[in-house]
Formats: sequence, structure tokens, C-alpha cells
Amino acid sequence: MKIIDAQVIVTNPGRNFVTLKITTDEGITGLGDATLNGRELSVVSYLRDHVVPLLLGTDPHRIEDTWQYLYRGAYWRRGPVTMAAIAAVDVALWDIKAKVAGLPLYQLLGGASRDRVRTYGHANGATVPELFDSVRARLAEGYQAVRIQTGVPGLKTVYGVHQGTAIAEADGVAGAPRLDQHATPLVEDWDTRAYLRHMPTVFEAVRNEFGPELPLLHDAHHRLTPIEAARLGKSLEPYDLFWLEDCTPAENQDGLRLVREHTTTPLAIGEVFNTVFDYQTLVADQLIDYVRSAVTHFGGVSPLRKLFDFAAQHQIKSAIHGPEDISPVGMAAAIHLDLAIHNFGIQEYSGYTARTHEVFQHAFTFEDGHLHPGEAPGIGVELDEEMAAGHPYEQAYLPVNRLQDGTIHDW
Ligand code: CS2
Ligand code: MG
Repeated sequence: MKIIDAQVIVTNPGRNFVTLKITTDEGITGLGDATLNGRELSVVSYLRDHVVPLLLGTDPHRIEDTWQYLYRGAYWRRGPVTMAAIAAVDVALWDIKAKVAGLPLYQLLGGASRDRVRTYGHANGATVPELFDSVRARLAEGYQAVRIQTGVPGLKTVYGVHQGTAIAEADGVAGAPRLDQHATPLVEDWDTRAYLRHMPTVFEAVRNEFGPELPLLHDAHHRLTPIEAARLGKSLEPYDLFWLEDCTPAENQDGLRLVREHTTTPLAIGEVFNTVFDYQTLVADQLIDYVRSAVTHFGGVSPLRKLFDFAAQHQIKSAIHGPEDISPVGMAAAIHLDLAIHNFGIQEYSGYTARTHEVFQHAFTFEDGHLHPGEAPGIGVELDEEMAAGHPYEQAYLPVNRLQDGTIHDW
């Protein structure tokens, strides 16, 4: 079998998605997600201009060899653009191989290790009462674990808390058309001391309202120094968090050592990582509890599987990044991995707009807060190209974050 065509398709059924479609001489096609939020077209060019010409005429069954060829052959290693492009090829080839076998991908990864995949959803509120409404909405949709993000008194806008929650929730299973997408970057503001004072009061209120059982998560979005993160982790211990996510900027692995020495709040990190090297110290020294990379930004199913095996040796679990800027193609690949690996932790799932579900028809299902990849051969996603063409690319940026004196800060 040979690859005879590879197309890069960009569509915006609510937000921009980049999809690679590989076609073989036997008419079998495979899809891979290459969406890099806010920098989408750089991956389109990387694929179209530099990768597709190398794929034509090659054997789609040689997944590992193709991965190594693209990773090592480029000479310039790592980075989100490169790794998103390689991920799209890797997933599309796994899709083809599983279709040829007539099996859902998870069967090729060792078969199911569980019956279904536990997820968490996002609850956001500018105020605590709005947050409670959002938690109730998630519970009504079936979620059994919830990420808690709120506004901070004195700040105009805070990550994860956006006007438009009402619109989003009208759209189905947390089907948030996230309003963090703007033609020019929205400027948010930030004050770490105000945040550190406020968060324990939020979690106390949520525990009082929803009881001790509900697993609660929180994302600090890389905004804290290690000692600030240590203080937050410690102050949240009474509220029994499932995890504290991205508490410090991810580049400095040793920063997490200081956090770890001061708190028993479980730590999760990795959504902006793109190779195992970003995790070396964190995993080997057991400084974290969950690895959070997306299939789409980590070079695909092949390297993520290896990361999970490495993490398993250190009692660290998976928690694949699954915001709405991972397309249903990347999400499907994640769910197959989740079902197959032993050290599965939890899967993030924020749902999609109704239009996205139409453009990307998928076999995966969401029920009672759990996902299942379905039994369709391959990854189980087909792209309606005609419909996709009706929703062209729109320029969109993520926000930026400034301290109150105007200094640019991590967001
Ligand atoms: C987030 C993301 O899902 C998460 O935990 O941190 O929403 C993140 O902000 C976006 O994926 C950025 O593109
Ligand atoms: Mg996050």
C-alpha cells in the first residue's frame, strides 16, 4: 500500500481546526489533527510545504519509521509546530492501519483496560453564585468531576471565566464556543496576591454547597512562582483537590520540586509540553501526579504511549489535554489511548459546538460523564469536507495577560 495524496483541511465550525487527510492507493483514508490554537497556519505550511511531499509514495504501515524520519530527518527537533505536524501524520497512519485491520484503534493498542473513560468538565463563573450555576449545569450534563475557575475580586477578566457561558451552555454538553478567541488578543489583568487570597474561599464555598465527594480540579495556568504555587497548594489541602494544574510555568521543571516539598495537593502539568524531554525530571523524580499532554501537540499516539509507559513506572497517571481547541480527530485518538492504557487517570472533555459535531462525524460517545471511542474501524471520525469548506478559517488569537502596572505576565 502507498500514500497517494495528503490534504490539509482548515475549517472553522465555531473555532479553527486543522486536519490532515492521508489517502492510499487502496482508497483507504486516515485523519490526523494538527490544530495549534492561535498559530494554526504555521502548522498548515509545515505540513503542506515540507511534510506532504515526503509522504507521497511511502508505505502508510510504517508508522514508527515515518515518525522517526520526520522527527530526526528535519534536524530541527521539538517545538509545538513541528510536533503538531508530526502528530497529525502519526494519527492519520494509525487510523489507516486500524481501518485495514477492521478494528477500532484501541484494539491495536492492546485492547480495552476499562469499560469507559472518566472525564472532567469545566465550570466557570465570574462570581461564586455564577460558578455554582455552572457546576450544576455540568452535573446535569452527566459530568462526575468538575474543574473550578472563577473571577477574582478587583480583576476585570480571568482565564477560563468568560462572558458567554450562558450561550455556551445552551449548545449542549458544555459545547462552549470559547470566547477566548478574538481577532486581536484580548488583554486580561492579573494580581497574584488577590488570587491567592480568593481561591481558598471559593473552594470552601464549593465544598459546602456540593459536599465532599465530587472530584474538583483547578487550573492555575502557569501564573505562579514556585513558592506562590506551594502556598496555593497548601491552602487548598482542606478541600481535597483532585489536582492543581499548571501551577508554575512549565519550562522550569525544578520549580515543581519546591512546590512538591510543601504540599500534598496532587499536581498535574504538561499541556504545553511536546516531547518526553519536557517531563524527564518531573517523572523520574516523581514531582507530579498526572501528565497532561495532548495527542495533537505531543507528536501523536506513538510518543504519548511511550510517555505513559515511562510515567507508569513512577505511579504517575494520564490526563490527556482535551480542551475544545483539540479537534474531534485529536479527541478520538485520545479516547482510544485512554481506554487501552493501564495508568489512565482522567480525560478532559469540554464538548463541541453543534456545528463541530456535524462537520466531524464521530463514533465516540459521551454518557454519564464518561467517553467511549466506539467500535468503528480506525479512530472513528470522518470529516464532511463539503460542510467544512462552508466554514473557512478566521483569524483568532488567545488572550494575553498583564499585571495591573502593565507588565506582561504568563497567561
Ligand atoms: C486549558 C486550555 O484545557 C485546559 O486546561 O488550559 O483551555 C488552554 O488554555 C487552551 O488549550 C489553549 O489553547
Ligand atoms: Mg490547562
